[in-house]
Amino acid sequence: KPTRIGLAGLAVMGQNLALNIAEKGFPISVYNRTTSKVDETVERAKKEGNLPLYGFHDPESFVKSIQKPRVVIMLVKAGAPVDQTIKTLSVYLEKGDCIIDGGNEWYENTERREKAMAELGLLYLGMGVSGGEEGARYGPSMMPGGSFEAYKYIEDILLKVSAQVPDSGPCVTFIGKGGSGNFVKMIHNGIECGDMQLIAEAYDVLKSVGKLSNEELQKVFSEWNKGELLSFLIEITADIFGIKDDKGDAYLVDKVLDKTGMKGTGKWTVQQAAELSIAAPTIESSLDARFLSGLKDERVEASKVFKAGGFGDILTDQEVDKSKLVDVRQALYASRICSYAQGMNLIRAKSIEKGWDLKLGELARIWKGGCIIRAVFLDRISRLMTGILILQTFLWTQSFRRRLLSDSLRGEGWYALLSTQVSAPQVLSTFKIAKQSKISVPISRRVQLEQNSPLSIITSAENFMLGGASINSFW
Ligand code: 2AM
Repeated sequence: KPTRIGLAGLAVMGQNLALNIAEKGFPISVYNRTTSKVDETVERAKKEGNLPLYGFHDPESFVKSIQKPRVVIMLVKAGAPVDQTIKTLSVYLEKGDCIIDGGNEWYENTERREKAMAELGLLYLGMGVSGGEEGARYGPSMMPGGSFEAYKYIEDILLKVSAQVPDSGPCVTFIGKGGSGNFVKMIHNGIECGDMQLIAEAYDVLKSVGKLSNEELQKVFSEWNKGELLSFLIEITADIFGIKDDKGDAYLVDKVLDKTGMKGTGKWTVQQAAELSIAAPTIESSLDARFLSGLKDERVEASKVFKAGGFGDILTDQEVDKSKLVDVRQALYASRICSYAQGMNLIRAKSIEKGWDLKLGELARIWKGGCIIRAVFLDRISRLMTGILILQTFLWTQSFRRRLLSDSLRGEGWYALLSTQVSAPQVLSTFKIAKQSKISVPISRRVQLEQNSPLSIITSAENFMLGGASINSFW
């Protein structure tokens, strides 16, 4: 009996999504270039409840095992591997069949492939999938774009497989034509970069200026996670503070190397911001922070000069009033809304340019569950997503940050300006002014010049919680 759908590309994401689909009652065929992963997936399907999942070692029998019109989800590396996989599969596909790319692909590649496929009478979708390995297995947020006809073939599967949020429904919707699904996922990842940077900076203010211990940090973040900041990233941040290293006597966070890289979607987001002339300062500076984090040796050297100049002492010798920490919470909230608004602005601009007619409120809705940037305040964003209101949110948060900055320069509040477009020279001159006028300026940007930058912590926390990395890889 033919299966309902096929999935090619059985790295962990692919395996998990296939198991998720099978578990929801849709018989699925699976295939992978390296056949041992096919057997591995079949084994898992048996162990995880005798799920209706069938493995194939060659592409022909794989494709032919699927009911017509056939739908195959591909989860292979973006770029050339996608083209190669399409080539392998399309030999056996027939008119009306469909391929879905579930990877983080550049949207223009999807549009190119959609056209090429159409010439063969085949349909194509580029579908962003967010939620990491965990999400793929138990319910991701899904962003399919391209052929609406193809979407309709599998809508019933996607509605069941995606994350389910009470009151707002399954975290999937047809995004729009062409490469819009990939584009929206790319922006989602850009927002994620900004969000991680903001959380890392809030952490740094609390740790370096507030001098909170890991136990206190865990309490603060857990507390924050009960209110307006409730979100996946805050939750895993709170969790990471409680995790000990493998010897059990030191905290893992304090051993994380403060150096991180990137996979590409953050960079693409910033490139698109420049192309579209849309301000995205938080997302842009989160990328800058990653560039700087990579310069570990230079930062260590620079920190010596920095300390010799007397700047380091301003920061570390400071008496702090822990009751003022509430400002950091507010700054983080304001900055996060700002960052999400930047992403929405980018999507809106692109939608106009390409005539995609994207529904921003719907996007905020499908990001409420399953995905990495899920956050309770997306409800508010979802309601705000009409035209000029986005810009208002953006301006409001910018002025909110300015107020925090001016308060702190007057010595009345905390410098809790998170991830703005302030460059390193500006930071240094702020220090100089502050020093001359004997104003204390705790400044989160400091970390980028010194050692112990917390930039990588959130990324690592994320990897860790999602089971994507072993403890050893942190050292
Ligand atoms: P593999 O197991 O045979 O390497 C993530 O790397 C997934 O992409 C894996 O399933 C991997 O298959 C697949 N992949 C990477 N490059 C590929 C290619 N050129 N052709 C087919 N699959 C590829």
